[in-house]
Amino acid sequence: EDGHNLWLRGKSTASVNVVCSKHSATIDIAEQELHQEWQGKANATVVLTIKPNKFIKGDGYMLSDDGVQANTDLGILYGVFALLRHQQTGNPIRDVIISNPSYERRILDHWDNLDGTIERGYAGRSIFWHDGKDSLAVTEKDKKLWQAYARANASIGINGAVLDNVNASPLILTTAYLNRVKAIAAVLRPYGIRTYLSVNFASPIVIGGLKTADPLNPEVQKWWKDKAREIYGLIPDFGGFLVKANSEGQPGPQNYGRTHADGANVMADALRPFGGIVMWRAFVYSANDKDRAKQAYSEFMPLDGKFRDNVIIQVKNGPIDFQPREPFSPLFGAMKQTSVMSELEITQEYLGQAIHLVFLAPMWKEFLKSDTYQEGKGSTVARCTDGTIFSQKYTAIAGVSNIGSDTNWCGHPFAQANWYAFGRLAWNDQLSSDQIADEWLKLTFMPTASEDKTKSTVLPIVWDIKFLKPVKQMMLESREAAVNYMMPLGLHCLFAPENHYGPGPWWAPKYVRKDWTAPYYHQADTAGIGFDRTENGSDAVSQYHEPLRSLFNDVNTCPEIYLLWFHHLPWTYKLKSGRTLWDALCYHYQEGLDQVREFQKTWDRVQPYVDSERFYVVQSKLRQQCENAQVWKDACLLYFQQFSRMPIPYDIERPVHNLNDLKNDMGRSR
Ligand code: BDP
Repeated sequence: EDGHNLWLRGKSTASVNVVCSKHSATIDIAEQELHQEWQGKANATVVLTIKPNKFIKGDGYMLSDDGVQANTDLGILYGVFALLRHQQTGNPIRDVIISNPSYERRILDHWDNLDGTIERGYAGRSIFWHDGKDSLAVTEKDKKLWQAYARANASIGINGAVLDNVNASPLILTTAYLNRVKAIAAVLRPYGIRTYLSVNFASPIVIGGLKTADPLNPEVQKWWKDKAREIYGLIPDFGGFLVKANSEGQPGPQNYGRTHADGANVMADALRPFGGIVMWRAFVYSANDKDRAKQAYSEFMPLDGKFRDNVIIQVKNGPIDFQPREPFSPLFGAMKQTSVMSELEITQEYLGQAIHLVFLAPMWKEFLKSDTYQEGKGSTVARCTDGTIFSQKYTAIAGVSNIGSDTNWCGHPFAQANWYAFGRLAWNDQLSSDQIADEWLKLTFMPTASEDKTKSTVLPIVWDIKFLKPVKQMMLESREAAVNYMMPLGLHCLFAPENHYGPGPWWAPKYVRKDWTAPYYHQADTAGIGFDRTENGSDAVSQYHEPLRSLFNDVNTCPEIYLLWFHHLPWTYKLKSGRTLWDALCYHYQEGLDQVREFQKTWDRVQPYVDSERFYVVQSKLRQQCENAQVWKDACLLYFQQFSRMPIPYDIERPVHNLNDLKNDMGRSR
């Protein structure tokens, strides 16, 4: 058992007749899936009907007893995957089910470099790019892998893939690379997946030989138009561009005194005749605000309404950077005349990478359900981006992929659940974390008769009680556990530099910009801890709509989970529990560590119900996670204790490391 089959393990237990009057590459796949995986009544007939129905939207579908109906071939494929999922999770279709996608574009962003490495990738090398001689030659092995990738995505409704890193190489737009993109697109197409590319703003100079990349220069405009025409000549259903501009050293329109809107629009105009879009990232560091958390908003709000309608501003869920917990970015709901999409990080850059078991659905639900109040109560982030509140020409959601060439795709068997969860939420943002975990565990771990003779003797009800229930509980708790042992109570950015894995709350060398150091964020001193973003501080609270602005501004109403995000408070400050801030911090770190220890016990107890390969991999990763949680706790408490000068409550375990050792070892804690 090497995990390569992901959540796609169903094997047919009976034969089925499939009736469909139409044939296409996509429909053929749907039929094949039915034959391969059917677990319904023997000799049943399934009718696939492609016919408009006013209740079915886009690539949505309708499932009933006798078949699948959809507007499009892709809708049929999605319906078939859903039907099979219902069978395989023991949830047969009793009534008519209609399912429509929450977002029109459900995209994976691959941060894959053209030399085959992956920025923030923890599961081996790129599945799209290799280095060395003949690296652009397309092999049968490549195609097989791309097909398995496409199938997995289609099974959960993902319909787009950005094939290269946001820190983009201009080379991607040269003909040699575009030809490889064409080959990838050909494999992904029948599964309904469009390809997109991250592009470098300076491409007209670097590969076009122009003297400038100024978006208002006619030669530059012509260059993008010609390039778009070339791309669409090769890939007629090409999705569009993703752009990181004027951020972390990337070139952009500001190099020429132009705005983000000028930059995005030159590309949008080039792509428009072919139906392409531009996803322009709001991940910027504007120099005009001292608080990093305010910068994206300050830079983009003045541009609201200035973007073409085929531009979507891609905003990370939080105002800073994919931290274990952040409040939602205030740009959501605030940009009312511009399309906005959310960017989530599936790869666990800041959440233990491929070592910690952290199920991300609860974090994404917390974000999507956040009420922005921008158009009255109930203006959740989800409704602000899915077209319900604002009429956007395109709606989309993106997740930074955790996929690599490792046999099990994601490095950690449970990291596959995050890929799965992203797809399921992008399709239906109303699904609960519980339902997603339930489905994924059943599809991934439930023994089937044909798969494992010894395990199949376990009655489903026993499996439910002994495996499903406790493991699901562990998954659902895992994100809060990580917040507890890394950065509770609204703390953020305490990571060791570069690898973003272990703790580094002390890290502040003189040679880096202040907002890259940890003390900039926690502001700990003998008086207290936390970043004052109230109206007396950086006033980041003002970027939120009332009543949030006042709620966050007042320490008495600010949710405790965001306390030190918005407030600088004395160590002796009393929390609602009656504990001092210092004590509460200590208890959170201890709780996180205790939670991971419980996860270890939970996992050991389910050993009889799991194949030994995945059992031992997860067991050993949990061991490392536990060790790391101990390091996090000791590092943060011993470091902050230098400022609080208060004892660690005596009913809490004493640290087992000493601070200097941890400092010397910083970043190597894996
Ligand atoms: C940060 C990552 C960095 C990315 C950057 C981005 O550490 O590797 O390039 O985000 O999103 O979180 O552009």
